Amino acid sequence: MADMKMISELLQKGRAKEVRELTQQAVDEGMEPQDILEQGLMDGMNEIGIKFKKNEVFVPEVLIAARAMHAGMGVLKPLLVEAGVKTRGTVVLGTVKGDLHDIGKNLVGMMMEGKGLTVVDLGTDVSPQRFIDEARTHNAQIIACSALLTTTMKEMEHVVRAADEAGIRGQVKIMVGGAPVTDAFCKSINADSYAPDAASAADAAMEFCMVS
Ligand code: B1M
Repeated sequence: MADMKMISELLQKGRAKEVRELTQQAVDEGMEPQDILEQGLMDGMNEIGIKFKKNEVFVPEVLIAARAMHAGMGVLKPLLVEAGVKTRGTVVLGTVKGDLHDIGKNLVGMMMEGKGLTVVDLGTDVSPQRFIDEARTHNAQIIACSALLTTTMKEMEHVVRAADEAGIRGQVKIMVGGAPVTDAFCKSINADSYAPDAASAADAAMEFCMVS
């Protein structure tokens, strides 16, 4: 019988090939894809998030673990879609207009996926209107904006304003983050939430999705 604890531990070590094989074994043995996802893959990604917050692991380890998560997800995704498993929530994520930094944003996306959220990654240099349009298209609960430049973090205010003007603030929470962004800045532009790192961003996103 495939061991979920083993999948979780191999994922944390970034052993993608073994994670994929054990995930496939669990499927072949008749285990529910949702259970494999939660008890194996998400458990491992959750542990990595906790260790990352405590500075016990760093960016490279998180990236390697995320690659292993994707390897396991490659086996599970078609089965989850087939079974009509509902997502825990949808996040529209991007780096704001004028900003091309994406390493932190990608980490945020991986941590959110590790929590079972659907992440629509819009990439970098994303205009305020595109955030709004995509949030509407995908029925998202969250718009998540990343910025690494003091010059581009101001774009976040334009995203908040565009969401106000579009009348979607009741349905969509706006999260902000990135090296120059602070909680005080988040409050000053009337965004809904600031997170200092990718793991905290994923935790905050889960809270928003659970109450909505
Ligand atoms: Co740029 N760059 N860069 N750069 N770059 C910085 C950010 C800078 C601090 C370097 C410096 O001067 N010391 C500086 C900004 C200064 C400022 O504004 N105060 C800077 C500059 C000036 C520039 C250019 C303008 C340089 C130039 O061309 N003259 C230019 C701008 C280009 C543009 O965007 N338009 C530029 C370009 C680049 C590269 C393309 C070469 C490359 C980006 C490659 C890429 O991303 N694909 C690059 C890089 C790599 C950096 C540094 C070295 C590293 C950034 C990084 O990836 N960090 C950076 C200096 C530094 O930080 N040491 C620097 C690792 C990453 C994991 O951290 O993104 O902070 P970070 O993400 C963290 C948290 O912030 C948080 O979670 C992550 C970790 O858990 N987080 C969120 C991020 N987004 C979040 C969203 C959330 C919540 C949390 O909720 C939604």
